[in-house]
Amino acid sequence: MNAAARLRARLTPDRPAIAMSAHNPLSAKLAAEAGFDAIWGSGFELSAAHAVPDASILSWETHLAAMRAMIEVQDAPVVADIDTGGGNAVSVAYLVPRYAAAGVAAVVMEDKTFPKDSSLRPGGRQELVRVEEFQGKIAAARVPDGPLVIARTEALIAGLGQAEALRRGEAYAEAGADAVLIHSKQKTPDEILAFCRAWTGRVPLVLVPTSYPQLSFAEVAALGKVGLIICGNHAIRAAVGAMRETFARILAEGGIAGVEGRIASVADVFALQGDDRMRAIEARFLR
Ligand code: SPV
Ligand code: MG
Repeated sequence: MNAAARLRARLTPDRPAIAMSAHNPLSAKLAAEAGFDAIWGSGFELSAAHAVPDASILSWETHLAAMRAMIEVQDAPVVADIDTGGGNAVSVAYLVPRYAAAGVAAVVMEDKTFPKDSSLRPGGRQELVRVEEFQGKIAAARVPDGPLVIARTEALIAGLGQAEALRRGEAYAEAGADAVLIHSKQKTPDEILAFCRAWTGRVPLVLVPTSYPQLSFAEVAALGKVGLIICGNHAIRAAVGAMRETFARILAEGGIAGVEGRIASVADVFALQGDDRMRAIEARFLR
C-alpha cells in the first residue's frame, strides 16, 4: 500500500487519525516515534524554523526538500501543506507531481490568493479565490496513484460565514477533493462544531484546532464527521519553549551543569541519528 492508500484507510470519522506537525526530519521522526498516525508537513513550522513569516516567502523547493527528508527517516504518512499550490491551476499541475514523486500521502491546498498570509495572524490578508478557480486547482492537483487532495477552505477565517464555508466545501468535494479542511481562528470550538454538524458532504473533514485547544480528540470523534485532526504547530512551539528555557538557564547559572538532566542525552541524539544502522554498515563494509 502506498502512503496515500495508508492514509485514506485511516481517515475514519469514528476514530480520526491524528497528525503532528514537523519542521525537519528529526521532529517528524519524534512524532512518528510518539505514535502519531501522520506527519503534518506544516508551512508555518518550516517558515518559523527559518525565522521568516508563513507568507509564501520560502520557495516550494525548500518545502518539497523538507517533505522528502521527512519521508526518508520515518514511516508515518506525510501530509504536505502546499499552501495555495504556488499560484494558479497551472502551477498546481506542475507542483503536485513533484510532491507525488517525493512520496507524500496527501497535499493540503487552501483557497486563498497567492501570496498567502498565515490564517492565525491577527489582521492577516485573507482573500479567497473564486470557487470555480479553486475547483480547477483541485482537478489539476489530481495525479494518478498520487497523494490525496485535501481542499482547505478559509471561508471562516476570512469572516465569510458558515453558509459560504459549506458552499465552498461542497463545491470542492464535487471537484474531486478527498477531504475538506475547515479552519477557524475562533477562541472557542462553537464555529467549528456548528460547521461539522451542518456538514452533509460526502468526504471527511479535517480540523486544525490550534485556536480552540479545549476541543478534545474524543469530542471530535463523537461528531462522526472528521477523518483527520492536525496538531498544527506543536513541534516548533515545544522546541522554542525548550530552547528558550535551556539557553536562559545556562547563561543565568554560568555553566551547563544545571540543564544536563533536563535535556536529551547525547546517546539519545545518536540513536535518533540512526547510529545502529551506521554501526551495522561499518561492521559489514569497512575493511
Ligand atoms: C500550517 O501549520 O502551516 C497551517 C495551519 O497551515 S495554520 O498555521 O493554522 O494555518
Ligand atoms: Mg500552512
